[in-house]
Amino acid sequence: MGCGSSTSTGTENNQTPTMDELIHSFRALDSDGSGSVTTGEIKKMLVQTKGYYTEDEVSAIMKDADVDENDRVSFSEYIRIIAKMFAATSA
Ligand SMILES: [Ca+2]
Repeated sequence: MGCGSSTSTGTENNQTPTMDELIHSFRALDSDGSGSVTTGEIKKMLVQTKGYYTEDEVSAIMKDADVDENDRVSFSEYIRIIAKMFAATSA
């Protein structure tokens, strides 16, 4: 009977993805390996995985994050999207 069983609490709300996970999910979307994905693909992914975002909300995020407005999302733009989404949910 030791005292080695410490239960860690407070991690249930830890939804922030790691950079590794972000890269992985981006690559999964970027099926042709071009280094960018279409806004449509990202939109679909966000609406599906997050569930609680409407397509309109996602569209607004995309519009803001697509800095060069080429309808494609590079990895750096993708990071902006994720950051915005987490900023929005923690507000
Ligand atoms: Ca872009």
